[in-house]
Amino acid sequence: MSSKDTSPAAFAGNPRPIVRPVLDRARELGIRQVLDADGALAGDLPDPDLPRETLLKMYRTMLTVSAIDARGWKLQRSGRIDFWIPSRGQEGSHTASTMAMEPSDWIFMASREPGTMLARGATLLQLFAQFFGRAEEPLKGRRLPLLLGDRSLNIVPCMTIVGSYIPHAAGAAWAAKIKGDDTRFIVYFGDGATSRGEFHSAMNFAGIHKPPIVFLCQNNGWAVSTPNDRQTASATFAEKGDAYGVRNLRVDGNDPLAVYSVTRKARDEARELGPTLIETVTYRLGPHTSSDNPDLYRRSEEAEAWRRWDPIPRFRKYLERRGIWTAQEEQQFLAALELQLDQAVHAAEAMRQTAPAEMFDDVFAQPTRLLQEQRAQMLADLAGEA
Ligand SMILES: Cc1ncc(C[n+]2csc(CCOP(=O)(O)OP(=O)(O)O)c2C)c(N)n1
Repeated sequence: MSSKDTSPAAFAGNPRPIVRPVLDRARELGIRQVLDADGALAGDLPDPDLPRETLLKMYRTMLTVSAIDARGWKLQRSGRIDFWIPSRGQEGSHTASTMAMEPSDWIFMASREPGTMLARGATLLQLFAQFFGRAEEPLKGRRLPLLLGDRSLNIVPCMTIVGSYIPHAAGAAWAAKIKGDDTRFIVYFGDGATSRGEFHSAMNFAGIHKPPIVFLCQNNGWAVSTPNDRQTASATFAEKGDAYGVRNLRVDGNDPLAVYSVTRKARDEARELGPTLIETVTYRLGPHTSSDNPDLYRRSEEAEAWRRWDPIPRFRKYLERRGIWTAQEEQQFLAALELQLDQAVHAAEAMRQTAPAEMFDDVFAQPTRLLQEQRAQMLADLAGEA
């Protein structure tokens, strides 16, 4: 390699020009909203007027997701967990849409939805046991941190192959329809997943067979370093549903009340009218993962401009105005949460770590000869290393 290739400038990347937050033009672009940037009722959708307990659960879950994110970063950076997938900025989009579904509905997860697990009743200990790869968590500690799921909560974990599970979700929803049971489904995926063939197969299938499912595309602006304008030439991700006869809309993903309203409606109508593709317009405030450096492809000013639309302070202002939440309650909640996080981290770290050979368990009811050989070889290699 020449000295020119190894200069810092050559590695500095070529950040894309700043794109102004799409939400600045929400009204003009037909992005549905309940709240304005200051949490006042100024959108085109009415206040869903949710019960106090529902609002508090939603907000506390969002705060918890944000605190988990901050703690996870520290643990990853200090070498105590292997990997991190941040969800900062997307707390409202996934928490509110999950809460709009009934507990008996099935969820197919992507990877930025810890609030989905919390809203369904998962404990902090369960989540941190997954982050630490401990054997007693529902997925037996065999997946990357944040690739969450729990069959007992009707939550199917994602496959790491982007978008690959969207047809399975549509198929499962179709099966429920054929069986005549009332279960509805929601499947989460990102803007990047809409470029995969599986997204289009699932949309085509859904347009024809009308399974009771909500396709929830969290458009967070980026698929690693690929911005929206390099992902598609369509004006929106939602309108891709038009080609397949799937109802669709765009909603402000940083407005939890708007996300709740449109998801609830799509869910309630799913049995009679079939699927809806919802594009939640949000923004990934952090890096793609702990292995990413966003400074190489986007300017920090772009993320800064999105802070105005941060779902957490925005929702807090709404709650404060309604007299449902105060600064003092917030302080107390966050202080108690830190203690709960300390306890969950310590307890999870002390749990048994999954043994390497356990990755071969649960693949087939009867392990194949090849798997048995691989397992024996790996154990021999590990014994040789000891
Ligand atoms: C088929 C496939 N290609 C590439 C990757 C590597 N990869 C992991 S996440 C990701 C970007 C996904 O972007 P998006 O769907 O917008 O979701 P986000 O990560 O932004 O939430 C890529 C390319 C992968 N996991 N699977």
